[in-house]
Amino acid sequence: MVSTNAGESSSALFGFSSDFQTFSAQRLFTAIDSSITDVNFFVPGTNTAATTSAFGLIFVDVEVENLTKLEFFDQNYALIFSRNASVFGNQGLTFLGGVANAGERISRVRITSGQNTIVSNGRLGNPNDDVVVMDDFLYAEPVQLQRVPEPPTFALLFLGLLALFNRRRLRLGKFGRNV
Ligand SMILES: [Ca+2]
Ligand SMILES: [Ca+2]
Ligand SMILES: [Ca+2]
Repeated sequence: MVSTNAGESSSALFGFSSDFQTFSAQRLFTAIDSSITDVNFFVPGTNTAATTSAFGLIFVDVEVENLTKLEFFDQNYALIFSRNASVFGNQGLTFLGGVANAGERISRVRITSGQNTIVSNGRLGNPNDDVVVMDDFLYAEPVQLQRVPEPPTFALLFLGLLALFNRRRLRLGKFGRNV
């Protein structure tokens, strides 16, 4: 859900103006009735799956340790990096991001924003847990996923070639004897 602009009919800042502020005016983002947002990457303007080398965002209103985090996954769905967001108190703005600079690629990012949820404007999932929303997603340009053959494929291909080579050698040998 995207927050409405000030002056529009429904409430700005999801109806929680004493908890949230924007980093870039005016809009904020939240999952609806969930604290989990999964980000997948595509080649710009297409449905082609892609990977990126960097991703970050601004969290708003992180008030409790260890409930707000980013998890980065590579193209094989392996977790490559995870980090909790720093607490900056009521209405605070927290930047959290990661850069893949050792040859790995980021295929998916799971954003966990607090423990509470926003069900609709002005309505929380429960009255107690930390509610956190998002602003300003930043990322490097997604590029097309490069699938490298798995090692077993290489091994099978190699064994296949070896068998072919042996058969060919045998046949040549037989032919040699006939001559
Ligand atoms: Ca708050
Ligand atoms: Ca914004
Ligand atoms: Ca909060």
